[in-house]
Amino acid sequence: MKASVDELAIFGGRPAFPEVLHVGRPNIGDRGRLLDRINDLLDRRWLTNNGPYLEEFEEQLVKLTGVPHCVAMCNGTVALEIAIRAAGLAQEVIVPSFTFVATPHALQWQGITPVFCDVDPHTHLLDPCRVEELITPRTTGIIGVHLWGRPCRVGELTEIARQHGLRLLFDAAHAFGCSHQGSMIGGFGDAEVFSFHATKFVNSFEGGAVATRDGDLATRVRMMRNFGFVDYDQVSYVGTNGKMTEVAAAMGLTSLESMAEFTAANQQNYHRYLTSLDGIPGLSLLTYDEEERCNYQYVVLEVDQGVRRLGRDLLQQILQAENVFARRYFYPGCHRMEPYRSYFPSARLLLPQTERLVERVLSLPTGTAIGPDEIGTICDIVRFAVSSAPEITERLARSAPLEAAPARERRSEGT
Ligand code: T4K
Repeated sequence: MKASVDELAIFGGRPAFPEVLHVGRPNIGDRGRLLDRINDLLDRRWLTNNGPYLEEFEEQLVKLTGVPHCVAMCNGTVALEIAIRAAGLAQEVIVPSFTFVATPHALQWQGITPVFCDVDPHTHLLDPCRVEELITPRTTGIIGVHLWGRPCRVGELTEIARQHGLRLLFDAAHAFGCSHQGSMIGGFGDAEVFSFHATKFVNSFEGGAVATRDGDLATRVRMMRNFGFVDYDQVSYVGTNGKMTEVAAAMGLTSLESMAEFTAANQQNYHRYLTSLDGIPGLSLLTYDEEERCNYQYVVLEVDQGVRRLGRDLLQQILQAENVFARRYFYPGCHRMEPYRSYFPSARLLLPQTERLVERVLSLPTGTAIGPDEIGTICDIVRFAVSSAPEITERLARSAPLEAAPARERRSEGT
């Protein structure tokens, strides 16, 4: 616990943590089970191309989601690209800008224009009213993003897509293991796309999957994943290489076996943050609907700009100095990243809620790599920083100006 402003690491005090606490530290699961599987696949000399672990992983995905077709991929971005292509999207597709840049990139990569839509300020999710306003004769689809694992307004988006004859996909990169109105994410829209990246709730080092109830779509997705082969030497589509390796599937299977443990750790962390940050002026934590299945993978703080003159960015810098690498997901918004910033220079005028959110949101470390003690310390620092904000800002104003952004900030946040 910091007793005075002098003790803050930003002013030269000793950092609260000797080593960096990351957002997105991978969950590992049962190391022994993983190593057994890796030995087994090496013994079998079957390393990729529809191996037995891949098949078992897909069977488990079907079982856990209740969706009949789950096609595993090398990563979530390629899974999105293939789902988009297999669903026949073209010309313009409506997507949120408040998402990881992979969502619009999966469209732009194949010459489809992402049309950025604003989000609901309370849920951070695509606002169906704004979606309707953006539909033109060139629109072929909508991609909703279940950001932070919280489901989009699926019913309204489904109805809009039906009325306008549009395809509806969901980027469910954050939402594996989550449900909406009692049904597991994976079965909504024409298809949903999961990510099993190392930083995700369930991981396969790198990985992803397309889930769909549409058998024909699943067949196209499978073929596109494997260069368009329909048989040993017959190709019927333009395809790519989206295959998941056996070692990735082995990690994925091992990770699935520990889902309950990961959820419990995340849920406990989330409750610890909720309790410990309660009542701090200007701060609020995004909440989960605990009636639904949740993976609680993201702890998302909203910081009022200028609360006692302490904004989100200064709070991030204070935490970073203490070795807490909180992240400004998804700053600065895809519409402010290239090439979109140049293509759509006035997009921000249509995205007031996104513009506001990208200045307020801070993701805090969670997962199995940290526990209640660390979270207690992080929250103490936050509480102390807010209560000492006038003194901190005054001192900073007197000393050399801080860098505009934390030195170790990653380019993926657009800085
Ligand atoms: N759609 C959405 C909505 C997404 O969020 C994502 C991915 C996708 C689509 C695409 O899915 P994939 O193609 O990735 O399967 C990270 C992840 O790389 C990315 O998968 C994820 N979203 C995004 C939200 O976060 P960065 O640029 O923030 O990664 P990086 O390297 O800064 O790592 C994040 C933190 O995790 C760091 O603090 C370090 C820590 N970390 C990371 C790795 C890889 C570890 O401690 N160990 C590790 O092995 O994008």
